[in-house]
Amino acid sequence: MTNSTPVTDTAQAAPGGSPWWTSGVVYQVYPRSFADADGDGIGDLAGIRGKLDYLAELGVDALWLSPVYPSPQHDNGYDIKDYEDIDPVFGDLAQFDLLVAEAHDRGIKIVMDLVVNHTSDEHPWFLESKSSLTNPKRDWYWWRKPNASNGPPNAWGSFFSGPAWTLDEATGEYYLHLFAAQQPDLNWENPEVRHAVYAMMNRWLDRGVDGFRMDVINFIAKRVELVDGPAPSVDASCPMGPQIHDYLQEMHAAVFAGRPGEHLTVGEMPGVTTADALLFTDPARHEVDMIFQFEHVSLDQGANKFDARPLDLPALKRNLAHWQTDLAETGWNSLYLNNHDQPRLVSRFGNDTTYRYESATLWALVLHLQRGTPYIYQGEEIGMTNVRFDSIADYRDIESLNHYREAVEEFDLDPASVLAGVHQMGRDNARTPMQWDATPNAGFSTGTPWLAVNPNHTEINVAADRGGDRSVFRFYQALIRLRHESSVISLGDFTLLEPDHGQLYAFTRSLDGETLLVVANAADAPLAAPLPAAVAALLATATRVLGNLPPQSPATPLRPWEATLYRLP
Ligand code: TEU
Repeated sequence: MTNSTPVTDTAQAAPGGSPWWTSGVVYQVYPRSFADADGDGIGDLAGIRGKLDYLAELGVDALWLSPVYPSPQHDNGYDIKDYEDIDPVFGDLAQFDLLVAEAHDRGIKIVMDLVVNHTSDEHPWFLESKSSLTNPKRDWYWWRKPNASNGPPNAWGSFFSGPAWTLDEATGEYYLHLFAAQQPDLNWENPEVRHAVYAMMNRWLDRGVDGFRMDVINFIAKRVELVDGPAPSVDASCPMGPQIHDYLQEMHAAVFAGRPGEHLTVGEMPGVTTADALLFTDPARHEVDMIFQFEHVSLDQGANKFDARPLDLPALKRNLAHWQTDLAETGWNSLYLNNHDQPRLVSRFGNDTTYRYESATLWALVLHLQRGTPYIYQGEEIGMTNVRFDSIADYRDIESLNHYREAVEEFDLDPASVLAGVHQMGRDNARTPMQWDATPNAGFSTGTPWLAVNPNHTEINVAADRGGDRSVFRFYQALIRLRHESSVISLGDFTLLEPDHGQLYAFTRSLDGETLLVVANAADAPLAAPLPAAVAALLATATRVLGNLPPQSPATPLRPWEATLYRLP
């Protein structure tokens, strides 16, 4: 197999000819919960500036900031009312410019969140659009007349419970919102909308930002025949229309083509397959550099996202391997196991009590040794865990709160079991404040945090992790360094070994005669010797590069959650 080297038309070739993100690592900052410099209980830009040395020490190449634009904060900033400014709760444009400059001084890029499937219902565009049937911006959003029985135009449900349509009494029409009612969907069919977005993107790039993470970007193109179809479709889970490729190519031409420098574009795309991803990320098509896919984080979901099922390790291995192989020749993967919408990886895929250090580092090794761009979500680098608040009143996430209310009040489900689903899968698991130290607010804020800190911050925090004999942070540091230095990690071929094994996670990476081997035991139980013959044969000649536990003889059983990287001769 050959390895295509991803290129961008505008790329100034990085050493080795590949864009920086092939050997780089991105760190996601959720600004509300990262560091609060002014003591109002909400993290801010000054707080992030104060942690740049920490991030530089970790070694990451770029920060992706979840939205910091002015917003009523119904969905923590994913409901934007002004694309051109900074929400006062986070700072102002002067603070933002300082953050960009100080990050750049440390060789760290800044990637903005671009939320343009929808705006806030307080955005001036929507206020105008809703003001009358004939307003020039009426067509900037999806307005439809009630159906024959005076109900919503179709039966789509929103991702945040309830219908995806809300009636505007004044004009007698419904508007579409795939997410909350306060997040009306923009109508990308209208070229004025598209060009307003491109102009805004250009202004941020002119200001010095290094790229965009594009929120649910595949949803900007709707299947118009479903919106207006006679047979109502049951939900909005697959709204993506075929125009998406034209829109992204048009965006590329209007924003990125001819612009010097290598700007990262990563499109968040629920519901896409590798066949879609090949189209989106083929460099020759000029759409986006990589996407966030959802298949691997959907494997443990039952009837809905709060219905958690046990991890099926072979299914997860096979799924990630399938993304590795399908995008080997063309396109590029992003690699993630958690973010601000997902439970903490150590609680979901590992063991967050007895084997917290071991399982956090195992997943780090398994993920960072794959081909693609790894994303670290704040706190992952110290093995932060899920939280279990006793009462729904302690939660802030709109998705969890709407789900709880609907399940308990409308469907009459048992409150304790609904709360258990929120404990396991709710988004606030990822959003509790960053745990810097063991002081009462975990060093996050001197005020009252907007969401309570996880009580386990007294043990799990940056200071304790970095001061300990076994440090998750140092393990991530080592992984990032290895990726920077090794082209077999950034570009090598991927081969999954023993795909059906229920405990062993093993694979090789190879490039130009160099081969690396990962051998990991993703279980609470030891992995009894002898290892499967194919893996044992490789291990016989292997040299250890990095592991999460001290070396022992390869003939002995693998310890719980033991993970080691080897080099083969
Ligand atoms: O998320 C889109 C998305 O599909 C989900 O991950 C979503 O968070 C939800 O959990 C589905 O059940 C993006 C953002 O990452 C998320 O924070 C926003 O709430 C959402 O879009 C709307 O902007």
